[in-house]
Amino acid sequence: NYEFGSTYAPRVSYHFNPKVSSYHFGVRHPMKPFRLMLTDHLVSGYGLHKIMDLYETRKASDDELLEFHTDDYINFLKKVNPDNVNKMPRGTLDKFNIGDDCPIFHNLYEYSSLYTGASLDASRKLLNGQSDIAINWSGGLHHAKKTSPSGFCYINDIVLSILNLLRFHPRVLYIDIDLHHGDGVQEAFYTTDRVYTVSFHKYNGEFFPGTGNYDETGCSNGKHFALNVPLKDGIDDDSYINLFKSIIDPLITSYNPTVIIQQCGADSLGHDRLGCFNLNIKAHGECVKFVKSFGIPMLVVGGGGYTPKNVSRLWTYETGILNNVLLSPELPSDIPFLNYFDDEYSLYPVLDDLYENKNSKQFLEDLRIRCLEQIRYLKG
Ligand code: V1S
Ligand code: CA
Ligand code: ZN
Repeated sequence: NYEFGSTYAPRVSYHFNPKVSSYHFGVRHPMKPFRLMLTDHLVSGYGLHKIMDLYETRKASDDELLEFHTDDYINFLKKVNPDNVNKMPRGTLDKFNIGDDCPIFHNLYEYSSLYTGASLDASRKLLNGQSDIAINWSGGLHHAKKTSPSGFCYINDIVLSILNLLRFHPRVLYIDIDLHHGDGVQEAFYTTDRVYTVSFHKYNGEFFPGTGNYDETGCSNGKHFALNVPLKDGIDDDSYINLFKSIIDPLITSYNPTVIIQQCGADSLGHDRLGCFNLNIKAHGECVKFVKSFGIPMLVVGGGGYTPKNVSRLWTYETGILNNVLLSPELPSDIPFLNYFDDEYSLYPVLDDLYENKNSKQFLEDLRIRCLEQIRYLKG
């Protein structure tokens, strides 16, 4: 490991409670909270825990969850469990979107309050100036709605953190590089100019959650304060990095946010179990490094990511980047679960050869121009 040149030495806090990795969505379900434990072992195996402020996080309170979610929904989450779920009044499960994507599993409410407590703790460190960068890899559950869960997300920790940051920050920028559209966050702030949301994602009108075309740009006071970057299968490192930088650079300059939340969903990597992009770990990390280079306070959260060994590699690499440390490719040999990495004992396996790149140069150039036209409205 060595430090890379930067005069800016941010104070970084790392928010984690090992308990959050002990919950089970079900054997067939792709969301595996265990990936968070794997990440934590790798982060400390590389010695990164010694250079950050570590906080073992607490559960968010009901009152905190009610800042965004409805009473009715929170009460349901609190009382439902696998033993009583089929005895609920008719229509309850449909009303709360319970099914294969969002199943009822043991201690679901505790799981949701734990990852949310970590994001709220992280936002508090930024608010009181004790951290420049605060990390919660267990957060980033961007699909949850006010009245229901969606896409593996029960409580929207991002929306709740942004509401907290808005108490003192005039302008919040939300950047989402998960494979999926950040619909829950976009919807929550669609009518305000105090939060700018931008999501890069796969889009074809059918792919989950089905929203996020480039014509969704906000409404009312929020018109031109939402940006969507709809992509096709197989995007490669250079195309993604170039597009990301050419959009985020003018966006930060024009919007001038006082705080940034970056959602770092790892399902945009190549070889992800649910994914269809061709990104390598260093390309995904380059997007985090680029945002950090602006020197604006950052809340960094996880999100999707369904191949646990690569999720943990990615978020460890990004923890290094956020601390100005470039990690050596050799994985630490003394970590628990080392056998998970026996495909290649490297932090940077090759992940870029699986999908044909359906994003032509012309398509990407047209998309870039469309996005820059949207950003130009900010100067208006
Ligand atoms: N893609 C995908 C996918 N796979 C599953 C799934 C597979 C097996 C299971 F046992 C349970 C679920 N669901 C989906 C998607 C939801 C993706 C959510 C991504 C979340 C995030 O990464 O952005 C943030 C954490 N759901 C669908 O495509 C909906 C269905 C339309 C098809 C799948 N079935 C299970 C539900 C309905
Ligand atoms: Ca996204
Ligand atoms: Zn996702």
